[in-house]
Amino acid sequence: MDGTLPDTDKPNPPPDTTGIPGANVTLATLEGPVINTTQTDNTGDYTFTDISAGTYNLTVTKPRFWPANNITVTTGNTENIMLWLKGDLNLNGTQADSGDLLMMNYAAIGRLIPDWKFNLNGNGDLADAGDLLMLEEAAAGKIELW
Ligand SMILES: [Ca+2]
Ligand SMILES: [Ca+2]
Repeated sequence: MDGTLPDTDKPNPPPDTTGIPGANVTLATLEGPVINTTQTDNTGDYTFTDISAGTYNLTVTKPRFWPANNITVTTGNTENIMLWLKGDLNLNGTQADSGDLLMMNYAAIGRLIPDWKFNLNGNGDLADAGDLLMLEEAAAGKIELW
């Protein structure tokens, strides 16, 4: 296995960059039709073989993570793709923990500038009342951020 474990002595360890296994990877032409699909292996690696030289569109999905859509890839290149866990705003690897709730609350009152990952309900507004409610309900175990 390649990579290092996060240093858990730090209050906010960096996001896990050791690789995410079992993610679905879809290779499509730039025009849309799917060419092939695969899954990442135990170290988070994926490979497509027997692909004509050129530029393609890659989509990576895994439950509980934000999908990575429309990534342009070129044959012969290695592309590292970050997948972000939904509701893990402090990037400590845990969804909807107390630190995430604090960040969402701060963003809702303008003490923190939210990015797209604060838009859990997908309505276009970052850190709005609906996003806060979703995170609170996930923290309470009422819903899953799937
Ligand atoms: Ca978290
Ligand atoms: Ca929203």
